[in-house]
Amino acid sequence: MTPYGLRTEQRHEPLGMGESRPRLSWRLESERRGAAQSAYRITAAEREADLDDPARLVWDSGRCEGGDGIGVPWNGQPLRSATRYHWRVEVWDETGAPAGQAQTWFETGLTHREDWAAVWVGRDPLAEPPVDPPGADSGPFGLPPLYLRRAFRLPHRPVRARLYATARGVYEPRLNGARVGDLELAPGWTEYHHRLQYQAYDVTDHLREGSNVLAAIVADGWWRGHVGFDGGRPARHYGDEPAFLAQLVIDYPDGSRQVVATDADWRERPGAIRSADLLMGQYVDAREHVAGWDAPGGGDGFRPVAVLDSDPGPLVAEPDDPIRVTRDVAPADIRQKAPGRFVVDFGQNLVGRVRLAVRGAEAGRRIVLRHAEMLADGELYVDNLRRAAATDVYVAGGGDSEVFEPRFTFHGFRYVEIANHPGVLSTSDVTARVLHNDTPWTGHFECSDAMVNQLHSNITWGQRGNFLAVPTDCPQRDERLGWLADAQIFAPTASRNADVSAFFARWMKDVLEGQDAGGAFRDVAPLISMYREAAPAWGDAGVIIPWHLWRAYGDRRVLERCFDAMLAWVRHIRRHNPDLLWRHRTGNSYGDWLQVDVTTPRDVLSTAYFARSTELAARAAEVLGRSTEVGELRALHDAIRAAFIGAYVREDGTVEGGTQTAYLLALGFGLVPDELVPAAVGHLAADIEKRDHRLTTGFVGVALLCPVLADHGRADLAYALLHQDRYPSWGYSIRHGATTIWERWDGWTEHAGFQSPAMNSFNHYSLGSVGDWLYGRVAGIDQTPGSVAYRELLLRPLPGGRLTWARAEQHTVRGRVACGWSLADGRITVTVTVPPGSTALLEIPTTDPDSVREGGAPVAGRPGVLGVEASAAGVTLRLASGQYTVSADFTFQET
Ligand code: RAM
Repeated sequence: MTPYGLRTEQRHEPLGMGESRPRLSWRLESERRGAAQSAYRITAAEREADLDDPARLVWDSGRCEGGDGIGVPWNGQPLRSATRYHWRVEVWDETGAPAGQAQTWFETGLTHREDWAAVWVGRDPLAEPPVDPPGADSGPFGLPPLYLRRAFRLPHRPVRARLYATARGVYEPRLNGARVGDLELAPGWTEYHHRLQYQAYDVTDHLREGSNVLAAIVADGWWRGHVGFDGGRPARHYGDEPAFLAQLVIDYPDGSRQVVATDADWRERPGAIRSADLLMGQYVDAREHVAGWDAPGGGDGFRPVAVLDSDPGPLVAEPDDPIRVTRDVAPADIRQKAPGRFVVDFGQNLVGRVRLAVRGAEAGRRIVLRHAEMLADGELYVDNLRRAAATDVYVAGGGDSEVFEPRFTFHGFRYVEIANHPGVLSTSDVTARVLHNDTPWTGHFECSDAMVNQLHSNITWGQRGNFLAVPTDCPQRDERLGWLADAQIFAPTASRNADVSAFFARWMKDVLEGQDAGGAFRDVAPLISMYREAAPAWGDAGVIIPWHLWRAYGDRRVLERCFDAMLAWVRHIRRHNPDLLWRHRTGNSYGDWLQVDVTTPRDVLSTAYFARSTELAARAAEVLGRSTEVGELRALHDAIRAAFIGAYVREDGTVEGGTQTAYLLALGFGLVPDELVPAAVGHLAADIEKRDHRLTTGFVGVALLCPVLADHGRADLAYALLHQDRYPSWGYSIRHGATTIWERWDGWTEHAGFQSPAMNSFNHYSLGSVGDWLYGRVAGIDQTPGSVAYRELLLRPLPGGRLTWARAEQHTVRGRVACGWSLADGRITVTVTVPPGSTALLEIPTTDPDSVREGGAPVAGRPGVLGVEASAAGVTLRLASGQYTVSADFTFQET
């Protein structure tokens, strides 16, 4: 057994860590059945070599009994600023024998206020605005980005150098003429009034003895540019002036240190980027490029900066994986529409930007790139982008060969139109570069049906495109906000695909900061454009997501930090709704947003969510040992449930409103008396059957659709909906070429064409919440209701529909979990992996326990098999950790 995948504060080797007591985690792997960790020891030192010298350790946990490697808080010497720490974990196995060890490192950032010497610098607001030189093309959107530089000298080469930097805007740091690091759109987007993230870069190899230049470009970004839908109002959500703050910390071999920080000695000028805006696009005039502006010897045309603020403000270390370019996509097709005008199809709706190589363009030629998700009659369909211009312009500099790649904007697109191009465009000239927070991809799902695989692919692309700075609703139009319902509905799916623990924990701070004094969350975080109290199912994200992070990742700290806010939300709803039916203070009450053909009563939906949040808050209180609140919340939950049943559930099992979503909420959230459950399921099934196996659910109901049906013995209907390709269905969009999840079931239909451009995104992940069920039931990876972080797996393959096999894997915080099944010759074969320290309940759908075999032998008594029992699902095996391949006579049953 060996530990692997070591992480500090949920990240691999973070540079510039900000937590004073970071949590250390590791995964385990073993070939042996029943392998488990019985104890561990952590040692840490500032130098790697010192890990072997007990006198020089900064922490030695000693041998600690325990089976988990999840989030062990630092308990060594207080961490110093800007210091690297190496740590090692040794583990003992279930027999008490020493097993493997592994090590990693993390580095702290500038963790104390007094570590910061830097001040905010930018354009002098009193200086004359920069004047375009004669003939230069000026950008359409706002002021030109800042080009900043500072020359300095080093007596000799350093042993170590770190750059800590951030911006009011978005920035790219540069040293001696080269870009530093590979981060994009830093510092990302947070509730800037409360927290502005700084990034840390290892720049040791960028520096040299003698003259050096630290430089940066700063564009408007979220700070000052367009984001959200602000009508005609000026953007400038956070401030009028973009600004930069940086501190370069240089260490020499003799232990001395030199600091170069932003101060009044910096210089500023406009450059080739004439304007840049996240929604509008980037405008570059290459004729304005000054070679060497960011290197020693450059500096022409620069003028002094102004110190805009001497207080660094609420700086925090970036706690999660930054935005990066994670892949390049080549064109699938290029169509020439007219001389110099091309439409490029990347074959995939994606989010990022285009890199274009241009040869032979004369100076001043203005090449225009427009982006779109869809085509109409072979031309770009851009109506649904609303006010987002999504247009990049490159004014050629006149070199033989030039490359244009905008850096301070992003677009949601499958197609790009390139106009006024000087010649023939070949596939190697143009590349789509995919941008998002680089959360480690941890999941894989696959099955025998191509359409279901395409659905999974569409879901994963929706995640890639919309996990950009914050979990956004959509990446293309003038919106791109962190809508809470979208995030909570999709979080279970997202956490299957990727390790989104740090990403969501960070965004939860924005959610909490948006909560008002009365306890109401808001619809979006960070808080712009939408200031009302949150709607039902929107505000509830403030409860649901922390709870989910605890369940999926064992993140207790996020639960601790969010608990008071969760409680305040529940109490806020109760305070304004004494009869416990949530009818008052429902904000914009969106109901089952974008449902089709039906209307789920808003109070049924809101009261169901009130019950759900209260129940989860009660469970959180139990985990945290908040016993007074456990009592309060349990009693409240019982009372809400009784009120819901009294008001909305009738004796024949019908639920008020009678819609699929009404039944799904009532059944899914446990709001139907046990004896009425079969009748309620019958009504739900009848509605689906009456509609010829079609759904009516919107954002809220859809997440429960397949799970509730399958959990109540109607897997047949869940599969019928999964395979459905007539409108409305997931399959309908796929049959019409969707490569991402659409915002609306009717985003485009044969009968009506495009939906209203007022609200019609083709990359919205909410209706992709079925991804959780693909992993959880279709392939079969889940955990028991009381399990945390996959400690007790519930492996429940669910053959059905037209599938002959399915499989999934997830790299959980404990280690690799896998489950797959296939049918052949009347037998089902199930292959599973249970990581060390976990156990599993594996349900085999067979009515014949004696037919369950491994390697030809009866399964009972095989190593690692702790029990075999007949169950409602067929046969349930209790398994210790290990890999198993089990087969049985497949007798499909409908329970
Ligand atoms: C739309 C957003 C989002 C949704 C809200 C209610 O504008 O795109 O998806 O949550 O409205």
